[in-house]
Amino acid sequence: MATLIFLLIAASIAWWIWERSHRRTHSVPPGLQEKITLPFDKEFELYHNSFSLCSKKTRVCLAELDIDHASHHIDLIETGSYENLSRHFLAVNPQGVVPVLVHHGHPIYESHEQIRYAADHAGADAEALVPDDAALADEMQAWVDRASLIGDDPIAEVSVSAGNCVPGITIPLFSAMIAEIPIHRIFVGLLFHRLKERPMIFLTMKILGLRRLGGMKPAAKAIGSAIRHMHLHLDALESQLEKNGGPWILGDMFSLADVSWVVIFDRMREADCAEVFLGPELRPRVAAYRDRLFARSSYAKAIWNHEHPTVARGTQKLREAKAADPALRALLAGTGTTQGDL
Ligand SMILES: N[C@@H](CCC(=O)N[C@@H](CS)C(=O)NCC(=O)O)C(=O)O
Repeated sequence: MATLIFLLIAASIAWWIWERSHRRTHSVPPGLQEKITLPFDKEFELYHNSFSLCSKKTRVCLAELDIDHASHHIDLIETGSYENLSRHFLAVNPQGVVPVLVHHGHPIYESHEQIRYAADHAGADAEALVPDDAALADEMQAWVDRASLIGDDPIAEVSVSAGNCVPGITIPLFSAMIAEIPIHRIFVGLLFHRLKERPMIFLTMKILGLRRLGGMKPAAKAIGSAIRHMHLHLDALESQLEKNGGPWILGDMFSLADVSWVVIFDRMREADCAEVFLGPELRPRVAAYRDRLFARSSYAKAIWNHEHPTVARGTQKLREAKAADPALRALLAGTGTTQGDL
């Protein structure tokens, strides 16, 4: 028996060493990588996940530009498994994150780079999503940046961008979704993820469950801080829409800034917290702007048509947990007792 156990352990360690040597992860520079050429069938190809915020952004952009592309869905642990850490995906992006846009076989990393690249390389008939005027283009870029998910630890940069507040406001939904993922799949992340704290967070959420989220001080703090900073970013957006009269961030012109923000509003819908930020009497211009974004065909094509069943079930579970637990409700409304620092 002891020999069998020893052999099993030795075989597992050998497998892990072998796999690790074939699943090397490292950070990658943003933008177009001309020196890398991947196999491709279509001029544009997109590696993405139906639930991922950044993937949605690039999908909305491709839909707005009407760019035909091959689609490769990559699972993340929230939607089922760590396919983003598989050998085949790490060959596309050794950083192990989605989305990756590929043009003529060359990958473009970082979604905010991808949307700019797509806008600059769309056909002559495509809608212009970047203004010609340099000052206006700079203004657009500032709003793109303010919606981007930046850095390895976005929770640490919530004051910089509304995009970085998104992981914090999604914690309850993550917790609801991870409940249906078998625990052994999370271990794949512990073995191979470049950023071990990410699978560690999922493992903790899996073990504790949604109902004990409020008792987890770091989680409650991250949620509180994300909510409070999101309010500040949305105040700035309300002022911008008031200043230029809308209907879009730059006024009359629909641009990459709007492409970048629609996905944030969609996450509020999924995470069942839209009312916290855009409820009655709260920021009427932003609420109307959100409705206009949702009415565009790019929203239906790039977001609604990709809805993942795990997300829909997670949202429902979250609603039920909130209905049953006033403390959780208060925490997710930003009025709980454990709050993040501004
Ligand atoms: N700054 C990057 C963020 C990429 C990123 O973190 N993607 C997330 C989904 S939105 C991901 O792939 N997470 C998988 C993981 O870390 O396991 C971008 O804008 O593309």
